[in-house]
Amino acid sequence: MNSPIRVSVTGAAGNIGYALLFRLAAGDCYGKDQPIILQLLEIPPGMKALEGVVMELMDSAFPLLHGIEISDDPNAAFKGANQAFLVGSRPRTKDMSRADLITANGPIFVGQGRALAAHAAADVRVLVVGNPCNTNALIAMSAGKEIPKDRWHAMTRLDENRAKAQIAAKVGALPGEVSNLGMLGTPSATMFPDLRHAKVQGKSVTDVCDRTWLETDFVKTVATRGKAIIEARGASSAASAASAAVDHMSALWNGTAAGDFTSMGVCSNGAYGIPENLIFSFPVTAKAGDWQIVAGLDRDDFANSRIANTVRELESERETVKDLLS
Ligand code: NAX
Repeated sequence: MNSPIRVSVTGAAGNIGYALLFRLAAGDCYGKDQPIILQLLEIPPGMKALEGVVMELMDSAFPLLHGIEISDDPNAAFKGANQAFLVGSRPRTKDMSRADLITANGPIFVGQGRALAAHAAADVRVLVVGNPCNTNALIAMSAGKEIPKDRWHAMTRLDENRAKAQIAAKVGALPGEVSNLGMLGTPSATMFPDLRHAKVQGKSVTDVCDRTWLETDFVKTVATRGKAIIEARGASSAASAASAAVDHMSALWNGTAAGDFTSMGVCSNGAYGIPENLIFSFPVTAKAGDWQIVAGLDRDDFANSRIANTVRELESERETVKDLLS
């Protein structure tokens, strides 16, 4: 058995937090030989509910859960953190535009970026889930400059998983048989699923799936899946979002499978012409906490024009929060 790692989760009493904590404690992310200590952050109104979640975590008697600490102070919740899931943020309400949401949530990520830089462990890896996750990750990265840029991530894996599930269902394969599917950009209507390199049961997705379906129903279903879940469940995606967060950090920790890649929102180094210092979802391979953008994937004009859309959206969000960037 390894020594425990410290895993911080913000928004721990929220919907995603409630699903995520039990997966982490069960060993689904870091493996069955890796104990963890959970360090949970909430805002003061969420602390009472968080105490209830802690009782349930205790009552699950997880052998790998070696400790639980709770706080409403980011400086305490990130102390010694090796892994951090930044889930907590204000959800978008009906009357809010995306710009309003960014303005409301941005300051949270300034404070949390600073607290991570001041208190986290030297090997910390950070995944931002709270939306708009790419721009929130950019804000946190900017505030937490002492942490290397390659440690900051935004979650786009839920969109990748949704796309894989649709393709698998369409051709009668298992989701695990869909590989090499990169979601490009940011999780919003502009996100672009790059199917030119995707495979199902080892064959090219674009050969196996009907092109009209891929360009119409598939794209629409993936793009509107969050809304469909809210309509059906009366609440936004939570367990699937938690599962995607586990998949992202597990891929980073355990590595991606040989020959495959996954989607991670990471800081652009200019690859594929994406402006530097945007947090952008690229196809990446990962190993032992480090990642690399997959090089040499060819793009056609259609892909380039879709990628330009998502870059424009991220640049506009960066402009909106420019006063929060240092
Ligand atoms: P909830 O509203 O259920 O939970 C959010 C929790 O965060 C609440 O308990 C709240 O008290 C807490 N919180 C708010 N401000 C905080 C702060 N400054 N520090 C610590 N905790 C704070 O939302 P939930 O459904 O859990 O969703 C959380 C976030 O994930 C939202 O921003 C949501 O938009 C985002 N999502 C991101 C996805 C992605 O693919 N990147 C998909 C799922 C989800 O929509």
